[in-house]
Amino acid sequence: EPPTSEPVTTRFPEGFLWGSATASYQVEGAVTEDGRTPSIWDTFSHTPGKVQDGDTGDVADDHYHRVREDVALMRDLGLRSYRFSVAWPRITPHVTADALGDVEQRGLDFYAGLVDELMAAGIAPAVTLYHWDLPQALEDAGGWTDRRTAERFGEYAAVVARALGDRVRTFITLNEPWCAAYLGYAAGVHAPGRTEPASALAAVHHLNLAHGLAARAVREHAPDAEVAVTLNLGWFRAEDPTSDADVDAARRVDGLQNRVFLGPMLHGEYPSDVLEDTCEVTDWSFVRVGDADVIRQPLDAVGLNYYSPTVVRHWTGVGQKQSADGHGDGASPWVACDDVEFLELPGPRTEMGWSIDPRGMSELLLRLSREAPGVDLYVTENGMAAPDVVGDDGVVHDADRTAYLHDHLAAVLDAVEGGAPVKGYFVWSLLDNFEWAYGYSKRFGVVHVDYETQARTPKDSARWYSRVAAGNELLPTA
Ligand code: GBH
Repeated sequence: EPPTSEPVTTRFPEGFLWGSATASYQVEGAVTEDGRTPSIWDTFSHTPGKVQDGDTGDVADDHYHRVREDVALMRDLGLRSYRFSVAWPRITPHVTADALGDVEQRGLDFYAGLVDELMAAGIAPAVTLYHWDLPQALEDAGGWTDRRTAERFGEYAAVVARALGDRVRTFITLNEPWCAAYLGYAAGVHAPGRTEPASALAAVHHLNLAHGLAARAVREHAPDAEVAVTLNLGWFRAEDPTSDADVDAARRVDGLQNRVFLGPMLHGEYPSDVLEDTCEVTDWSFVRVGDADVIRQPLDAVGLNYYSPTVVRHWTGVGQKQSADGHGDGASPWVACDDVEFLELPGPRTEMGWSIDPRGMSELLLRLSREAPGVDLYVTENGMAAPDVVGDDGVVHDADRTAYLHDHLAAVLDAVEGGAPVKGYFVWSLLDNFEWAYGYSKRFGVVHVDYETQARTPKDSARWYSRVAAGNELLPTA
């Protein structure tokens, strides 16, 4: 069936939270200010050859100095929530593997000021505690391969929850642990740039543990806030659903990306097929008795980040392997998946080369609603990279992005129709920003940023999104 563009209803549930999202390293800049120490992304981006055009987050959107302006922008667009992340190296800049170290009040003050600014504008803060900017000192001691990183993360989470918990509606422990573990430790395309499959699986476990410890800390120190986690779940389909080998390939990648997190977080155990699939890479001896109970914490909400679909098939080992994940030649994020092939799909794509198919969004929301009954759902990220098409009026006319948002919001409505308790949607991103390994070459913002002047200009998509939010109703794109 074709992508859904005509849902049964165009109205969103009462109280639906319309938001936008960013992440600290992608927007803040000010990397040496107010006591902040380097994160793994400072190190990585300053290593030649790691980020396109040698771009770094040194200045980024200068959000650190432009918070008032940016909150005013959100208010003018009528957005009701802002999902941002806290940079760990601003809060405990001298953390070591064995001790959290002193709390940097200036770092906390920055985020407290942002929260106050948001509250005054009627915008609910949703705080991500980890969006990939690990303090470099922790990486030097092993990073996410070392369980002490998870222990320190739990302590850091308690500090932030105590400081902001009276005003923050939602705390999100981790953003996309899949990326942090596999892109950072197996594919090496994200910081810290390691290409060690066994380390990636150790990172998976310690990120799960970090989630559990942080969820517990937030519950204790911010009892009125929602506790959530954000996962980039994949919608995986077998090229030939009648082929056992293709179906098995889809099961394998579903295990590595989805169930290796959902299993322990929601059900208290790792899926046995994932442990078996990866047994040649690691014996999972980093998992200790009691970890499962720590990881499975009651959650108020799960956030889904969704961008694109994936189709796989069994690779026979003959001919050139296709790769839709861009990692065909170098190290792969897909640990123990040498015989899985990621297909280039026909049809529309974004500037990232990612295929567009909103059905994955509704499928994954419905899956979450079945797997986590009683847990609220958010779309914590969704959006597209598109080249600037600047009109004579100086405004970016991003009709492709508006269409993408429209079709994915229609998919949210489908999921709601099917019973998924989706409570809000955060467009990625509020602003054009530092797109990780792609630097500033890819623009995801609904608001254009001129990196010379730091001028912000809402694109057509922002205007459209603003009207949708105001009416709580999906509108035609024209
Ligand atoms: C998110 O990552 C991040 O949370 C955010 O910081 C980032 O800016 C944003 O998305 C845009 O990238 O490689 O063709 O198989 C998303 C990372 C994107 C990784 C989709 C896996 C699969 C498509 N994911 N990708 S493909």
